[in-house]
Amino acid sequence: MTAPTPTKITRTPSNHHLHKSGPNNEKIDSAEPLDIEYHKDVETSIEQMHEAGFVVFNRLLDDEGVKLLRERMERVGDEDSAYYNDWKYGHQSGHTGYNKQVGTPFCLDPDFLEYMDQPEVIDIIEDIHGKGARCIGGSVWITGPGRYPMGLHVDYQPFGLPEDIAMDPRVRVPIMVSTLHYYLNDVTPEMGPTILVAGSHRAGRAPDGDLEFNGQKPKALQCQAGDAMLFRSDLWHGALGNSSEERRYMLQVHYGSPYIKPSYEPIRNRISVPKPGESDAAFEKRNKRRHGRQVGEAILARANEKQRQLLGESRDDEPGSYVVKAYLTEKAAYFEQKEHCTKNCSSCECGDAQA
Ligand SMILES: O=C(O)CCC(=O)C(=O)O
Repeated sequence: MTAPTPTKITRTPSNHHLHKSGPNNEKIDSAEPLDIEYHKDVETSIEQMHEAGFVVFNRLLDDEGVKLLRERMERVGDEDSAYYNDWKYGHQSGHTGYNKQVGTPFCLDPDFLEYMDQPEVIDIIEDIHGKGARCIGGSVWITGPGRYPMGLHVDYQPFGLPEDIAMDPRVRVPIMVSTLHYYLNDVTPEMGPTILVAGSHRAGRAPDGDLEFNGQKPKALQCQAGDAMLFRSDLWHGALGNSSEERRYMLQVHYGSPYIKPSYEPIRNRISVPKPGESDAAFEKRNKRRHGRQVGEAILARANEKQRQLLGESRDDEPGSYVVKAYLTEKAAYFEQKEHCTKNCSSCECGDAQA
């Protein structure tokens, strides 16, 4: 029997999943435009997410919607001057320019709620991630002139597979994480379009300096303001540099299956208790950090049922929610006890209060 050909499988040292693989240093300066087949119906698009790895939506937002979202994106975060910095993905020292990326607006600002559950798009998301799909994060992202190209990478590779297995049509790796990009300019080649390699999720690994997969080179998504693209996290993608005079406006929404941890505290985790053995000071510090990323009251007041669900509100009949009841009961009991103890009444049965 001949030994199998070794296949490079990119994994984390724990041999488990891989977060954001790069981007690698292989700079891609230009790409042919992608032939866009716009979303027609939910069923076809679900199939396309499994086969090509992405779907493009024509004019998800109209002109007025584009203008409004751009204004909202300009409003969030700090003063404009705070965003002239070293390019995070530049791999070039001393290369500065405008790069505003502000994370998780969905749990912080109710004006962004409507971008999570767009009709039809949400049906595709709920199918590919399963019942109980979540919005796991996102960002407002404005990239100015001079943006350095972003090399090919994956956002999340759940596990590696040998290429011949990943390519086998009988194998369909579940889509655990996806991203929706809203484009708010007419994206020209000079403005730094997103690039992607169609079908590259079938590589079974992240790119490692590769400039193409299976004979397919990356293509550039040159689209209209208001268009959007949904793509799976294991699709090889990146962006060209911005050599134009304009800022490119893009909103990212990340989604995941119910067992994927969001980058903010979901609704069901709004009460926090110390970890076993955690000091008061450590608990306070940890809580301060997490509160900055917690679903606020203003959001709870305005979110519709679907949006609340996407932000982590659980239903008893929903997969992924089985831990929640016990968790909440435990937290509620902790706070009841704590309040009781601070009264320090003589009838208190807890050891602390009697001491
Ligand atoms: O800026 C883009 O178009 C691509 C962004 C991207 O690749 C990412 O956020 O992972």
